[in-house]
Amino acid sequence: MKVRFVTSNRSKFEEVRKIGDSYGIEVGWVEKEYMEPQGGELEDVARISAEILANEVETPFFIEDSGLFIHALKGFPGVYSSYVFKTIGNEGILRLMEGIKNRDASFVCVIAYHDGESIRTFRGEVKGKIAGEMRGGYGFGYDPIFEVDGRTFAEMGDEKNEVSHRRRALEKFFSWLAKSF
Ligand code: ITT
Repeated sequence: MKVRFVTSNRSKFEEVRKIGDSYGIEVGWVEKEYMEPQGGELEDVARISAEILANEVETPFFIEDSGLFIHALKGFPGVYSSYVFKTIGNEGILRLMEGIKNRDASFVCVIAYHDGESIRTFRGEVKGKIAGEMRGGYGFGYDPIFEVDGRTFAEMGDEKNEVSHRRRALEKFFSWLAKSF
């Protein structure tokens, strides 16, 4: 089975492709940047983005929207994760977290699948902590500062794909997809 994934982010695509392989699903890359509405919940952002994209991309396809939610910062950067990463980056987040004892955070991934008629969303979440410093050379984005069981995603390499928010959302999506064809 083959399904198209629209994203501008090659690292995301590579992760999704590898996870797809383990489900016998071939993921094709539509490399494209698209407008995301700001604010609301990740689900709303993914749903509205998919709705708009359906005017430009052949259906069926899916997109995914991820966000890092830091508890001590009341969920920041959340739906603003992309903008915050481009502006203050990991250094900026570490600075905001200086002196803060509660390092709890979650990474959330929402997939929106458009079949040409309707949109279905799938959510995956992993709980972790914001590290005290950047560690590890793999991955992308916030991977060097997000740790699960003492190791950052950037230290895990492919093992990230066993436990990540993306894995958990894809698990739901791919098993639903396999059943519906
Ligand atoms: P597309 O929207 O084109 O898919 P993007 O990189 O803009 O690509 P998001 O809006 O979903 O993707 O990502 C929000 C931010 O969170 C962005 O800065 C990513 O680098 C970062 N991010 C997403 N998933 C991540 C992960 O698994 N590990 C680390 N950072 C991640």
